[in-house]
Amino acid sequence: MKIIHNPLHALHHGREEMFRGRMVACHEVPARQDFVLAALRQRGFGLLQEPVVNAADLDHAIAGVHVEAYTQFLAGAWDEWVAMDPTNAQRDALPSVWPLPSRHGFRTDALPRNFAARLGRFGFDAGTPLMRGTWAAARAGAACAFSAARCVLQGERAAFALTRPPGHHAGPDFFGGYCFLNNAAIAAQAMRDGGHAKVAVLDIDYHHGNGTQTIFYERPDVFTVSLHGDPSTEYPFFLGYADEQGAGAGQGCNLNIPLPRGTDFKAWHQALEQGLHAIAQFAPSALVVPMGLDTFKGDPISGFTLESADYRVVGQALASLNLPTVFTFEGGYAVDEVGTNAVNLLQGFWQ
Ligand code: Q9C
Ligand code: ZN
Repeated sequence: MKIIHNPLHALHHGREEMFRGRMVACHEVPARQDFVLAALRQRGFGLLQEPVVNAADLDHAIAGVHVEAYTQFLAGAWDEWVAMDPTNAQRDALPSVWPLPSRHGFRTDALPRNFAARLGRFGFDAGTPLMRGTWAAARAGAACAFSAARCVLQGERAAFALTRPPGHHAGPDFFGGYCFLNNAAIAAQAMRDGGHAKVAVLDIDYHHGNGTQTIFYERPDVFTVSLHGDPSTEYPFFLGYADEQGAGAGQGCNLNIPLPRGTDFKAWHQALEQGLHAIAQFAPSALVVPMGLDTFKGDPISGFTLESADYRVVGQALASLNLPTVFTFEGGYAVDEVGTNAVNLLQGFWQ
């Protein structure tokens, strides 16, 4: 399996995130990617490479899922943050004011010049710090996803975009949940552009893939499926319910399977089988798997109880679809085990 890893990921290294009125140490840390890469090397799994993509092709791939006003915001965000106050260079940027939906009277069409306001216009939580290297890291990550899709378009059975920051919470014009550019959506769109008429996305991260769902919600050509902690108690709270089934031309092309906190592998695996069955019915010719390992029992911010050996079984189940597959690296915050769990899953798939 081709593994496309992000050489610039460590340029994004948030220090603290806002959590229930306090600043706490970031969970989404550079060691996550380093540990997965180390486990791949140690077990001799995969052909490791860095992305090779020209800038124009990459910009086109990003523009396929994100609006220009948002990518321009991201590209200039750090300079604007520092321009507000030179001492800002010493701290990460986080939003602290947001427009509620327009039914509350706020205007979402207004784009204030004030940068703190713009952060809240484009970001949906205060747990996703942005810093000097965020844009470069996220953009190189998008290149990994695009490169992985290209490998598969060229005939590889599967490729893994090993990159951070993760992507599945990022939408057409918003960041949040540690995510800035939606790597899985970029891969899915690249598969569409490369000739796959129907693509399925099967999101197995602990958290609902709200960004990916939103990007494809009204489209009939990309079927989005997500298994995740029930949003009535779990992040991102405001999307991911079972009654969200797609809209317009995309009606019926979104499937959410929320599961209660505490769900064990037996019940999770049944939900996976349900998702796989729905994908088989949709009959796509390619698959994208936003691969979060935060379903692990030792994850510090999540509530399922999968064990390391279970990830082999997950990989085997995914392989049963028999589809060319792009994996993207999403959550997974039990840093010491994230490498073992990721490689177990990929090996289970590959064998
Ligand atoms: N102190 C992904 O797994 N809130 N994002 C957690 C914990 C945000 C997770 C609060 C969780 C985002 C890609
Ligand atoms: Zn997650």
